Amino acid sequence: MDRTFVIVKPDAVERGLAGEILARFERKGLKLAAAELRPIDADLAGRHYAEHAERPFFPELVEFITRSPSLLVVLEGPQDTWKVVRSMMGVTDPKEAAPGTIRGDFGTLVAENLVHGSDGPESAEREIHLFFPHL
Ligand code: D4T
Repeated sequence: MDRTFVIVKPDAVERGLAGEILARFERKGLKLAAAELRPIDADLAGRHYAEHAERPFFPELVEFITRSPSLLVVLEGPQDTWKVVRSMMGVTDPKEAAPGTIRGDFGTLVAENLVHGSDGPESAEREIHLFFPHL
């Protein structure tokens, strides 16, 4: 078994899409290993998005991700589960994301793109430990 980390972001929770998004991953065959609705504070947001600290959109990114609770999720599945999740999410900009993907079906704004998924096995383990230190 392999595992990856997902954030159902504040926009998706606010819009009542958390259940729909989780259901898509479950129907695909991925299993919930952990799930918690919890606000992300600015310190944790800064550590999670450290690679973007110098980007112009960073302040807005932190403001957005901390504005209301996110659903933090660990999913289990076959080898390279992170790839399965990323393909179901669609590309970063929802305007470009293919229909049938989460971003393609539910979003139009890059700053409010509904979900985060780890982009590789190392980031999956790093992010799981960042958000769920006991796992
Ligand atoms: P995350 O990390 O949220 O899964 O998104 P991606 O992996 O698909 O995209 P990313 O790391 O390049 O971007 C992180 C986060 O920043 C927001 N963003 C991105 C933004 O607000 N404006 C922008 O111009 C870009 C490129 C969206 C996702």
